[in-house]
Amino acid sequence: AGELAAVAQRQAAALIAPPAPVRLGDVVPAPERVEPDTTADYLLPADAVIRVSADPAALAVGEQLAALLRPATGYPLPVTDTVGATPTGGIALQLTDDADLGAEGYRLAVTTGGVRIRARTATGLFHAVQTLRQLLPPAVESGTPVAERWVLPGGSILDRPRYPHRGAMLDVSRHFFPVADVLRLIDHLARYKLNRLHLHLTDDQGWRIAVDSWPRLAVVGGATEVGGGPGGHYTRADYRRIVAYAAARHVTVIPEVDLPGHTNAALVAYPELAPDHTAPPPYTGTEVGFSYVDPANERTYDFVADVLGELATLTPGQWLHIGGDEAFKVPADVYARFVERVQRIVAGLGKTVVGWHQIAPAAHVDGRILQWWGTSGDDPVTADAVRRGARLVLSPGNHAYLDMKYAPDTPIGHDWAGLIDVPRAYDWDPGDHLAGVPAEAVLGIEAPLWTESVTTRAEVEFMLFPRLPAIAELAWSPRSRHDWADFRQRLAGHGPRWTAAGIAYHRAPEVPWP
Ligand code: TNX
Repeated sequence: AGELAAVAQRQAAALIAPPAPVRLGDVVPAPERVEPDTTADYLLPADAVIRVSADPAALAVGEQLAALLRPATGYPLPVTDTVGATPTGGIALQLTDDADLGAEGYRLAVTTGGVRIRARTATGLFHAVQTLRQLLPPAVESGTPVAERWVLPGGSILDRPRYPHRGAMLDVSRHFFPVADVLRLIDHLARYKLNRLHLHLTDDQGWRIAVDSWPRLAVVGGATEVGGGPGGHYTRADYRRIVAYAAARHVTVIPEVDLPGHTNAALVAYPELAPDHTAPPPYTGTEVGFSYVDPANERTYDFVADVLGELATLTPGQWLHIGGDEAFKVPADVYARFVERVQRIVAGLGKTVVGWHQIAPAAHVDGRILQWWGTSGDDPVTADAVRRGARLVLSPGNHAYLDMKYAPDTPIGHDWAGLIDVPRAYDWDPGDHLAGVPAEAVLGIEAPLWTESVTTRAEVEFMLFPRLPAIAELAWSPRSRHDWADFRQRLAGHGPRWTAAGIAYHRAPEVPWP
């Protein structure tokens, strides 16, 4: 009888109080399972407490949640390590031993009494916090207090990622981007549950990472960029700061040193690596495929070992990306031997090789990952490398390339892989994209942003939003949740959030923005 009375009371309250402005299912990427209970909305009170399992990594997520909510709510939201077995009131973040949740999954339950989040790892709690953020009214993005009813929609969510590798790439070589821009990009990734940031650190137009043993790489090779601007580079301290900021947001940085091609900037700095031992002129155009370090020179392998060695010590993540694309001037057999030697160097450093799919013909090395950027789903050479043990990250040029224009009149970007509007970014299935590649060989997806024509943070964000969330949904959500009509509605709700966060997104005509 007491329970019935409680139900009646809640229903009465629901009649008086306006419903939560956001529905429980209005989350991007779509959670695996959503069970709304419109009688169980939770009004976050001004004296709410964030209770967290007594674990340093979990407590750090609790502090991040508080830091997200304090500016807009103006509430103190103290964080304590006193979460009980059955938490009451406020928001509880609990580590539990629920094997169903895997390494990144979580459960979130909203009742009239509070919010309870459970996960096996701090990473799972962190993803849940991103969901929670989206369930609050868009004003939660405000940096200053807003008079708002901070209501969360009632019900429960069970959520786990489809793929372990969910990433984006930023080309900091064609145009250099300061550390602050990279940190902001990491925030964007975290918001959509992406967990890999691939940094394309070197190319013809600029070398962007300081290397102590070859100092001219950054100082000389970093002083150029497309169009003749000043370029720039990251010091070791800058790079460490990026890595640490990413790690705190459960994102792993994957550094790329593009070899043997795309190396004009390195050759300007160290002409001894050039096939004719002569410094080429600095390059600030946008052609590809003309430069290479000399595979016949032993000094080249000293250079590779030193550079990758230093990068390995700066990079806690498991992966080193060795590029390998568009080395058009290097004969195929010489190229394959070169890649095999570089792969052995990476393995010797205790890291796992990632390379563009052009490295497919080289011999397999344990764990190697090919990043496929083709535009046709038929690639026998890549499929053969998969049979020999390689796994794939998919970056199809005609769906996932964030540097492609949205439409013919998009002011920046390329169109060599076609135009990519939001439906095109969303409507493909990584599970069966490449012929002859079993679904288990696909580790995930990555959306690259090449920056020949992208010069500012605002332009980066214009190209990312709203396509990055589309890619994130493909990478995270189960295929059963794939639904364009539903996605475009959920996406539309994010427009005001981006505006509040200072993101000038592309108002794609396919999305019913408010
Ligand atoms: C191809 S995709 C490249 C890049 C260019 C890009 C422009 C790939 C591995 N290589 O060097 O920046 O096209 O879209």
